[in-house]
Amino acid sequence: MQNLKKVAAIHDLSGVGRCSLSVIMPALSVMGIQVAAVPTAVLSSHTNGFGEVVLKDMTDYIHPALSHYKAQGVDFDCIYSGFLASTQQVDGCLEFFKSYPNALKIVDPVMGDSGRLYKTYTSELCKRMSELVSAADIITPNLTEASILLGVDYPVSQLTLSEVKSMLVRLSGKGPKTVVITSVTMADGKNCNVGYDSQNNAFWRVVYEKIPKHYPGTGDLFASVLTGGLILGDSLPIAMCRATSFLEYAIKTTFGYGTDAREGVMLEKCLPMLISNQCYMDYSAI
Ligand code: PXL
Repeated sequence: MQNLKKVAAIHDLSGVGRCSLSVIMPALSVMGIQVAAVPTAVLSSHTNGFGEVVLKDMTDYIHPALSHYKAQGVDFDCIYSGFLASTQQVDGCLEFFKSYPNALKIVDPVMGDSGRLYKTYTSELCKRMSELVSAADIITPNLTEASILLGVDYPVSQLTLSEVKSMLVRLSGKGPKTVVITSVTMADGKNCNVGYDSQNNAFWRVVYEKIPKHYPGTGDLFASVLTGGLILGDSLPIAMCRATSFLEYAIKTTFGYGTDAREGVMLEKCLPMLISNQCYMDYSAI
């Protein structure tokens, strides 16, 4: 019997707008990875552009779902968390981590973007997110979230190489061995995703072309493709290339069609690229 790798994805399910589980599940599935969704909330849409959303908090669901899996002997290769709807859900994620000590623990500390917190995030929830980050093997904040975790202002100017490395190292100092920060503009004007593998003291960056439009859910997709790559045996720079190239392709495809940005990227058109396992980007050691 050949078992596929299995991930418990602790994220919200948003109806309209292609983010969180709506994109995480198809992306990991086409990469050949089984996903068990553990919804933190069910929303009519993401919280970024469709007015007053309907939100059903699923805090009461997480612990009983975990108990069920443990009772049934269900195993996971990876626990991957994202958008949380309450501070108690941090405890739910930590319980998952404790229950599956051999699983890869990936935390996408979803809290905000473009220098702003998402509407439902309180400072208490951000504090607890920092605690969750400490228990992770790998974290994937964007620059906004990295700044929140470090307690510094969102940078108004481009970052030098030493500033970027310092952020990566300080985040890793909180616990995670591997840190990837997305959406960084560096002093040479390049837009990039940067990574740090503390075990090998290696720093990487992957440069992409920036498109002047913001699509929700791109951070979720990036973290999912990175997660999928790492689970299937990619090294950190190769997983970063795979995720960055897929996102650049998805964003450019969507921009070319001129669709409403609130709807997210046209994932349905782009999934074949993930199936074909293509990864055309270049990385550099920094
Ligand atoms: O893509 C991050 C995200 C996830 N979940 C919900 C969101 C957002 C970003 O806006 O609103 C509900």
